[in-house]
Amino acid sequence: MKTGNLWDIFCRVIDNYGDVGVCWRLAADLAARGEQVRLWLDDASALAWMAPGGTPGVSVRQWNEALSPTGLPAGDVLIEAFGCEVDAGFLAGHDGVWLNLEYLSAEAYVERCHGLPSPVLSGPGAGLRKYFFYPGFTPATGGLLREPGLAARQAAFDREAWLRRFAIHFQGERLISLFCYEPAALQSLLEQLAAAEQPTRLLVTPGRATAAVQACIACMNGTHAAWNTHERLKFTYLPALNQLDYDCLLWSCDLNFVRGEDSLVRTLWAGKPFVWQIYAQSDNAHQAKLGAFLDHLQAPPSLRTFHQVWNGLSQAALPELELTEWHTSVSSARARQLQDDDLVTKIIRFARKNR
Ligand code: TRH
Repeated sequence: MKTGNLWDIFCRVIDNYGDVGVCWRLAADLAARGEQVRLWLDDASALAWMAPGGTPGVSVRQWNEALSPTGLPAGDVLIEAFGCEVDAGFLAGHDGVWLNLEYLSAEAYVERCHGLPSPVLSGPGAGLRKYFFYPGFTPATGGLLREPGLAARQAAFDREAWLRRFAIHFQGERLISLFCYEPAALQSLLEQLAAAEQPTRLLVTPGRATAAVQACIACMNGTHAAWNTHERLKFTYLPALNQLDYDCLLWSCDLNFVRGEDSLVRTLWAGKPFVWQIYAQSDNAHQAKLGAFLDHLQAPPSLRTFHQVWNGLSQAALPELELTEWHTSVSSARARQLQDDDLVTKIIRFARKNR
């Protein structure tokens, strides 16, 4: 397979921003390496703030347009993201590589399942093979998204200038970013930060995190109004940042709370201490997934317990922040991870091999 291939990435937005966030990042990275991408979304609205202005080489398309693809040039690689299914009309004209991009996990099954083919016996794709491509944390998996320019951008980052640009003023406070759902231990965290000797500025992302923080504050003001009487805990409510500025936020902070899938990978690359709120599944499958990730991280006990409580999997008291110890653990995990090829390098290689 030559370079400059045409990739079709299909994604249905379930909820939150991870589906579109991952697919955009994948599309932009492929395009930056000389590939052409059509990104088919049923809801592209989040791209208006996540990736305003788009990027050369990626054309964002309405999912419905793919229902009658007459006149469209045939693509070379077709990716169905996160188990979505392409409509029969589109598939009928496809004779290239066909991949199913799965969710990220550090569990052992990922190495076993990555790259497996599934022959399609009936329907419009009959005779084709669909391959399962699993992102992951080890060389035997599909790897993690890490665009080639990331390290240079990180090395050239000017923290003070970036914080000024977003009017984040602080004097001696540690900075903590908060991107979360509605963690059971949020109130405990706010109380802990307000009672700590070292002052903190909490940088709260918009949407669910802001709503959860404001609900907690209202509740605490009602039940024990003096909880933050010395104002050791200060708040900045952030606007929605584009993906590049969200990285800058992660690089600027002493601790980052992240959630879902994509912000987890970005905070790992940031190399700062972090706490992950995993996306909860109804069958509790997220418990094993969280455990496998903490094992992979070689997380010290304090970080493990913090994750268990933050994710509502333990009723223990929220442990203290142990930022120095957590930083050591994250830095080594990041260094180990950098030895592996990134996801786009691997997916291009995989598509070439299975053409
Ligand atoms: O939004 P999420 O909770 O998405 C989740 C997960 O992906 C989960 O695995 C999936 O099953 C579920 O959606 C349906 O968290 P995630 O994955 O971190 O995606 C957030 C995206 O938003 C990510 O690309 C970073 C981006 N972002 C910005 O660009 N700017 C911002 O200001 C913020 C807060 C996030």
